[in-house]
Amino acid sequence: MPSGRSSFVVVANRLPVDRVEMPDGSTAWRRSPGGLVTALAPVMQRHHGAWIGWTGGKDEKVDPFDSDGMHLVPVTLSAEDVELYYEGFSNATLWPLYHDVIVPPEFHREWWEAYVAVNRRFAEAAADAADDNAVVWVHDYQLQLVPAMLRRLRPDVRIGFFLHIPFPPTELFAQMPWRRQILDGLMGADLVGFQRPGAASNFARLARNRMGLRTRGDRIHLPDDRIVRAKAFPISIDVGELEQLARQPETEARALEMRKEVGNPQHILLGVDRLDYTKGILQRLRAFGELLDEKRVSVDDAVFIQVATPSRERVEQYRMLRDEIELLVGRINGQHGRIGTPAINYLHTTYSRTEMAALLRAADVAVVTPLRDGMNLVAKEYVACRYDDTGALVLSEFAGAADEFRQAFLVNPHDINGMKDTIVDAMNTDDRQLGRRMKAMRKHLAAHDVNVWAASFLEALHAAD
Ligand code: ADQ
Repeated sequence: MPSGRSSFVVVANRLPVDRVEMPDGSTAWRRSPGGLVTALAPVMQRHHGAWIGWTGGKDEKVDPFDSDGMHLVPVTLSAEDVELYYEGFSNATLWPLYHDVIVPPEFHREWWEAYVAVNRRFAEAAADAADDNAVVWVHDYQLQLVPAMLRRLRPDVRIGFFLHIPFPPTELFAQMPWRRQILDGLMGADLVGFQRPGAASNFARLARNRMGLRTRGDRIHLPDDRIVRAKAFPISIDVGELEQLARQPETEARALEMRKEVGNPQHILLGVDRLDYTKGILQRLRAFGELLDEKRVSVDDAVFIQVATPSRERVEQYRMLRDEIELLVGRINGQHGRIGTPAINYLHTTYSRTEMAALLRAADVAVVTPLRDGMNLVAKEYVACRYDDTGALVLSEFAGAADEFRQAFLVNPHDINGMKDTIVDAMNTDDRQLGRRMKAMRKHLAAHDVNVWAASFLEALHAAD
């Protein structure tokens, strides 16, 4: 076997490490938080796996290096690539198009050209890193052309693709000027995984209607006799690790402290999101504001904590959304808050895992109301932390998690009145009823953690013919 080639290769937009500056000015790499790396690290270590991805810097040439038993292969993006491929085509064309056109997607030919060029760079890096007959797992919307490009370079390898975000209905997908190229790109995979069964059927429908292909069950038959399978593999989290963190006495103590800091109200409602227009942050705050206006809720017994991680701040729509949220929070607090008791505690920041666990323990009601979301891991994180079966989960039916958490308080986030009623209902439901619901959700989650997700995808990929 040629040295340095791997039998298991992951291809994702970002490498699974973050750069940290050491006190002496040198650079070190630390494993990024998040379930994907946690789930794949053991598989990577067993197979001397390689991970191909971007470091997050511009015009930065970093040689391949080993970290945590993984061989990491950085792909360089120029400042222009970042602007056109990443901020442009990935985040201002594909992201809004795949999330129900909540904001209008922008179609620019130069963004598309950069997308093709960068996808080719990733595919070439994967082709170089893969050993004979290797398994290559490509991730997410930034890299949809990689499967077909890689297959052309390396017909011997087995290729899986997983889309972390929704796959749109055919009527919306049809807007894409390069729809055929994207479908061709994905069809290079042996297995295409989605978060929800509905997304897999959207894809199969396109294969039939736009490509004239025959489908049967989850199989799509290609003219060259190849079969592509399209199926749902709902992603999850490292349940055990998070629950353990939640159970630590220091986490419990921090949760109590947080409750005290917001005035020990009867109800703490919590929203935690990347600051993104898909997450329905405005809608949920508007609903809470109206409940205060109508005196169905009072600042004496309910406080809303909204933590929003800064995200994609160079993309115009994200800057506008931040302004809108901050205007609304200011208005609601100005009208309903008192000195030392704002109605909404709004934090535009990223929390550490320990602080997150404490926050999820402190919250009586988690309000997770995306307008559209592939899965939404925050919903799963909340359930993982409620080891005593307490707490209520208000969950949008447009999040992938709603397929699994049928016992959540499901809402349509476009229906503000419905959302208000459901939030009040969640606040007033008795503990026994809440306990029953939480227990059922926890049982499901315990049996479906991120390791089960990765194993079932890889098993299906091995079995693919
Ligand atoms: P995201 O859109 O980023 O992921 P999500 O699934 O909610 O959305 O994951 C966000 C993660 O960031 C969670 O682990 C959460 O705890 C963390 N996070 C959010 N705000 C934070 C804050 N202020 N401080 C610290 N941590 C914070 C995409 C898709 C999702 C899909 C995932 C995984 O859009 O639908 O669930 O990928 O496939």
